[in-house]
Amino acid sequence: MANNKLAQVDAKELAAAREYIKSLKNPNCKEDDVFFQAMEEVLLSIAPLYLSDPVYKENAIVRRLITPDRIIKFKVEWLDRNNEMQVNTGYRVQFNNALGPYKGGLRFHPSVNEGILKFLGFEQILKNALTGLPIGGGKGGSDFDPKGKTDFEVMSFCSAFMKELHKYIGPRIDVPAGDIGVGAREIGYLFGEYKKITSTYEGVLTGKPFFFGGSLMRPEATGYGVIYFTEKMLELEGREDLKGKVCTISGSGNVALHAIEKLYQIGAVPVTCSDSKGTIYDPRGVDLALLKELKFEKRTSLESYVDQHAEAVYIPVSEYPKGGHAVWSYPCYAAFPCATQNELTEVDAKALVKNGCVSISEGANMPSTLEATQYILKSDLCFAPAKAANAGGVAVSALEMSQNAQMMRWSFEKVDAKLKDIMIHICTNVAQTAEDYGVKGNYVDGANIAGFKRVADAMIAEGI
Ligand code: NDP
Ligand code: 2IT
Repeated sequence: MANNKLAQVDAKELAAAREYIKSLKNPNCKEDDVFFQAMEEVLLSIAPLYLSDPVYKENAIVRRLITPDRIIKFKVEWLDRNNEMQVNTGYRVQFNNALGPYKGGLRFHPSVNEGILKFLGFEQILKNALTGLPIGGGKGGSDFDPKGKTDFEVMSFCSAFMKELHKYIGPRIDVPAGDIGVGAREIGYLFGEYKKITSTYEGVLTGKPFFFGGSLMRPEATGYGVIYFTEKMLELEGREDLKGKVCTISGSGNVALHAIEKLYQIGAVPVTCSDSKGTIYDPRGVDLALLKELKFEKRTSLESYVDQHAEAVYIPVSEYPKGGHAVWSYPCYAAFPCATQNELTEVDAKALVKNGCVSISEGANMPSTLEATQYILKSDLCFAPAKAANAGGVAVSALEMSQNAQMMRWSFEKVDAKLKDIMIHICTNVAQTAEDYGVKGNYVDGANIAGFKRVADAMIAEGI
């Protein structure tokens, strides 16, 4: 492989690539902003490779990669607790299956629209490629809001959602999983309905409850994987490890709480978490058992955390710094955005750098804005982009697919060891790719180029 391809591409060609992305954009469609943001980051990273090797252009790989294979959109009619009929919109974006069945989560959140799912599906293609496992990319979900709903209402919605979705999925076709608002409860109801409709007991979803063939370790996988990745990155970059270090984390869902759990296991001190209403700062280390009770059992806000911890502070969203987020204003050695997209702005990035942060690892999908990412890349920080750092969740989903196909169950220790191996492999591959392409230490470019190459080569090999 030729080294330092970046150096061969002049600014004019990069500007042309940027213009091409812009030319695709409909300025009136705000929904697509996040999709274009994700594409812009990827296309700028891969432009040197793309422009310097004619095979990609000859095969129109960029145009083919950024166009989903299909977008399925459907009506979901369900009964609420008062027996009143409700209507939501359901989606599945089957983006690319060059490397394996479409694979990616379902998000239930009022903000869900086609643009958000295209951004998540696009990122998923490259993320899944980085795992080295045979999985393509997809994403789905609904604007349904599980917050404040009874279990019955969630069940009623999930059954109605699956009545339509089951037509398009299958263990060798498309295998959905969880994401924001979709955890074991929702996957359980979705799996139950699929089984009833099709009379088949198969691994058509991952993240299933254990007794339906769910893999041990899947709930922990994304959060643990982010920490495994970060430890390896710090080692490769010659930085001190996380033991004894103060860490800040945003979010308080599946990814955030398991990242916090792993940080405690390795002797770090996680001092923050957040939700859509506010941030907790607890200088002695956040109380993980209480967080799990508030967020997983009671499904409530973080506000009452301070009732039990007088030393902690709660900062409601309304008091956040202008253009920024309270969670990133605290000094830390390593930061872990684990809530949602664009939750770490340039203002936040500047605050982190000013306060001596040396490492940022993205647990959420695209939590940093483009401006924040560019600012961080120009600084001295180590930066682990989402599609590499949070790939542990989907990797263990693929291990769940393997176990289901074999009708086998692996132990927690076995899955954990495989997860660790996969995260270390992704990290070294990303770092090596960055070096090969003349951008040593730039894990954004490394991840985008390594993921793109794997998918693009498969697309070229299969023809049209
Ligand atoms: P959860 O639903 O378990 O938790 C989401 C957390 O983020 C909650 O604390 C929620 O707060 C907060 N949040 C959601 N939306 C917003 C918002 N608009 N503003 C502020 N806070 C918000 O989801 P996950 O933990 O599973 O997902 C978190 C992120 O990680 C997402 O970006 C997801 O795509 C990504 N991810 C998830 C994987 C997985 O395996 N689950 C795998 C890889 C990536 P509140 O409780 O108030 O709603
Ligand atoms: O963004 C993600 O990687 C996920 N939500 C997990 C997807 C999966 O199929 O496990």
